[in-house]
Amino acid sequence: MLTKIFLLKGKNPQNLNHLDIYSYPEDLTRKEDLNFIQKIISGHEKGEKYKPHNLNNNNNQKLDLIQKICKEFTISSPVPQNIDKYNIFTLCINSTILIGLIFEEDDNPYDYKEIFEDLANELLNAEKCCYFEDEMEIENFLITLFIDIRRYGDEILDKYPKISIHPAGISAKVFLFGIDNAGKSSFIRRIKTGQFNDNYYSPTRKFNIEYLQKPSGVYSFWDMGGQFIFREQWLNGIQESNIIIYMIDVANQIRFEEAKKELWNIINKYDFSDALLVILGNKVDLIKNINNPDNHQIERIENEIIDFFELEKLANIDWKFILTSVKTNYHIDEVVNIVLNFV
Ligand SMILES: Nc1nc2c(ncn2[C@@H]2O[C@H](COP(=O)(O)OP(=O)(O)OP(=O)(O)O)[C@@H](O)[C@H]2O)c(=O)[nH]1
Ligand SMILES: [Mg+2]
Repeated sequence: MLTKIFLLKGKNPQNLNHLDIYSYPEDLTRKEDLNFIQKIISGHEKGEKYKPHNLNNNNNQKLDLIQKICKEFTISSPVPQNIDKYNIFTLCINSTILIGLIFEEDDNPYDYKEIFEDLANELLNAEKCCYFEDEMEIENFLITLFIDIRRYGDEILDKYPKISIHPAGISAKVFLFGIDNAGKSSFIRRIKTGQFNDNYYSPTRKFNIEYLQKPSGVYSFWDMGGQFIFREQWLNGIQESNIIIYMIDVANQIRFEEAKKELWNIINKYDFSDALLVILGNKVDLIKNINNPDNHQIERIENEIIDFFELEKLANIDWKFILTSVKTNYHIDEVVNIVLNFV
């Protein structure tokens, strides 16, 4: 569990009495702690691949000025440290500001790596919520970061068990993945209940397993969370799948590059030789002029996507590409039949 967060904003690292120190929920600023802080700063510098960290005043002002002229904050990769039995993860911003998380002894800081980097980036570069100019701003930033990281620990890391690769008594495993918002959970809901709800969007956390009973047996559908922080679970969850479905949102071209990268990341790491890979180009109903598409149009869209995702390069993998709309039920029965007939 995360117990404390702190922030060091440097004036002169040689004289730590002038360092600005903020922390939440308790202080880290007692005089006798300066030795501890010095260890944190030098521990971070040793752990960072690139240097230097110049916590000095001039540099600080210069960077602040550049910041104002709309440059993004540079956020370094967090460094794990163990100092005086404290389990610490430090991250540097613009080489001048150090943020540290203090965890309980048995926590693994690496579990928090992505959330720490992502949240810092989101708060500073996307939401622009802090320029480190006044105390209130810095304190609010720290509290937000603390609460969000703590919630992540409580809700995600503690609540969800590691994926078990052998759920009991099933005859086929269907693994469904793809980046967030593609329509994966809507697809599962559609094939289980026949329903689609336009207004329903609840991002899947880590994964859900839904069972579908058919005369031929029981099919377990593994619906994976597509948000960035859950993608590292994909490789764990995909093991021993019979059918692997990768879903793409064909109406959201801005995210094609991201979707392609994530697909190929798994293709390069997992052996698909015993499985069928079905790539679904979902939300085809959102593509203009496709309400009553003719075969030509469908073929053109299919070819464009196959080209972009370089699916023709999938050597030695049994794959299919199908355009679908979970919303209008377009090709959904076909996909279900492919699953039922393959196993
Ligand atoms: N127009 C249209 N919208 C769809 C379709 N399929 C899903 N949606 C919508 O897309 C949004 C995201 O759907 P989800 O099924 O939650 O997406 P997901 O892939 O499970 O997302 P994560 O769980 O975050 O990975 C919802 O608002 C759905 O209603 C479709 O075929 N057409
Ligand atoms: Mg989902």
